[in-house]
Amino acid sequence: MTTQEINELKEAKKGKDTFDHPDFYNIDDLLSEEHKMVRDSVRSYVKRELSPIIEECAQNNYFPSHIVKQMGDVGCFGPQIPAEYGGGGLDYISYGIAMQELERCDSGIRSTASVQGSLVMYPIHKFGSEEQKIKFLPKLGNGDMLGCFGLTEPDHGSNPNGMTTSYKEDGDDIILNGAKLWISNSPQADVAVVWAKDPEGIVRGVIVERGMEGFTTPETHGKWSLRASITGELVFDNVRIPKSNILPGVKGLKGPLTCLNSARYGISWGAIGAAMDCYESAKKYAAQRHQFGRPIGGFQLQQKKLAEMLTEITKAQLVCWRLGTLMNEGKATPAQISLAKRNNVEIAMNIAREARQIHGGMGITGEYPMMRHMMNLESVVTYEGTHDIHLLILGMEITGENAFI
Ligand code: TGC
Ligand code: FAD
Repeated sequence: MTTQEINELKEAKKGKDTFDHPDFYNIDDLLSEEHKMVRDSVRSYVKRELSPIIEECAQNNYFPSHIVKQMGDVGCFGPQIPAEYGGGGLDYISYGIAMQELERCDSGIRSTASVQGSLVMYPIHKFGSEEQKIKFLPKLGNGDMLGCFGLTEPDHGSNPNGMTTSYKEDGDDIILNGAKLWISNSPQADVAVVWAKDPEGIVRGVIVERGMEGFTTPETHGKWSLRASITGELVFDNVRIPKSNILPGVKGLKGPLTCLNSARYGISWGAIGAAMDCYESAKKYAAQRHQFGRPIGGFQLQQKKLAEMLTEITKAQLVCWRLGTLMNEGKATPAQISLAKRNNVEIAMNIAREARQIHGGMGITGEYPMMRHMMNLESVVTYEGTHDIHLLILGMEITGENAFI
């Protein structure tokens, strides 16, 4: 899409997004003024710059890369990272609520922010050297650089420990070989945090920079989901990388899994945003659409759908708020995060489907957001640990039995 097309859409759809969030249990009372400020500022950014263009971006399978800088300026990247390293210096509820507002627009937009904040800035901040932090974090935080996170491989998705991407040492450098698949942002990323095995077979984090010889990032085509986000591969063919690009602060699979805790937490909030968007659209449509001489919202079957949607959104909001307080206290466990990610994505998928039905035939068009959310959520339920994997993490917590071995 051209800049002119984007500007024309923004002009044509100016002021049309009138979204306000449902708050049946006065959950706003649990939020601080700072949390509400973050929500309002991300929401008004979304309404101004993203809502007018998102449908056309998705229909055209177009990643609006100009928004990376904008999102950096608004503070969407790493709100939970300390300000002196390019983040927002805010707490985990602020981070979550920002993800809710972005995914209310589109899961692909939230994906861009999740990857940048939780999967690129977070590992560099938590496990990186001071030099790495100074070199990369400010530019990632303000959107001058785009990052990606390479864990999944063609033959190792749910079981990342089986990864075959590895490096050998050569003086002050390492030589990296292998490939990663399904990597959000990769075709346009300036930098990739890649997880690879060292000569002893231990998983390490390596910062790979665009332009390094032998490093390519082919785009993955033909997606029906997350069409406004760009996805690709990371291919390493004898890539020579200075040892100073290895993250010194962590060894083993707990490195990438620790980053996933933060990103999965963000998705729990994000999924509520997608669910709210579908619910609000269905509520308005049910009031406006008349059949048999009355609004369809007057029929019990439609009321049941709306009542169940609001119930699930309210429960999900409470789960996220409590999980956010545990994250702030450093007490949230991986299994608690799995419960929230798994539940909230599932309820968002169900709500999108039910809301689509309330819109009848109109619901399948791009005039309403449900089909786009529904297709996006098929990726969200798969990435960052599939629905099954999160169930098994919970199952292990409950029974003490590990289903993965
Ligand atoms: P296991 O033996 O259980 O654990 C290995 C080591 O890791 C530790 N650990 C964790 N540490 C921190 N946080 C967690 N959540 C952790 N889970 C485990 C564990 O204590 C152990 O440490 P140590 O010190 O003893 O070595 O590992 P396993 O090989 O049995 O695998 C467990 C399993 C299946 C749960 C895990 O591998 C898993 O979560 N698989 C799902 C893979 C996944 O989520 N991939 C996501 C790729 S990134 C992505 O999708 C980005 S999408 C981005 C976007 O666009 O938004
Ligand atoms: P598989 O692991 O092959 O799973 C296939 C099916 O088998 C699933 O239903 C799964 O639940 C089931 N299964 C697997 N193991 C078990 C078991 N033990 N018991 C029961 N059932 C099981 N990865 C990154 O590293 N970085 C990214 O930025 C990234 N972005 C992504 C963006 C998109 C759009 C998508 C779709 C994926 C992305 N991923 C990314 C990859 C994602 O994390 C993986 O797709 C996911 O972890 C699942 O791996 P897989 O696709 O190989 O499926």
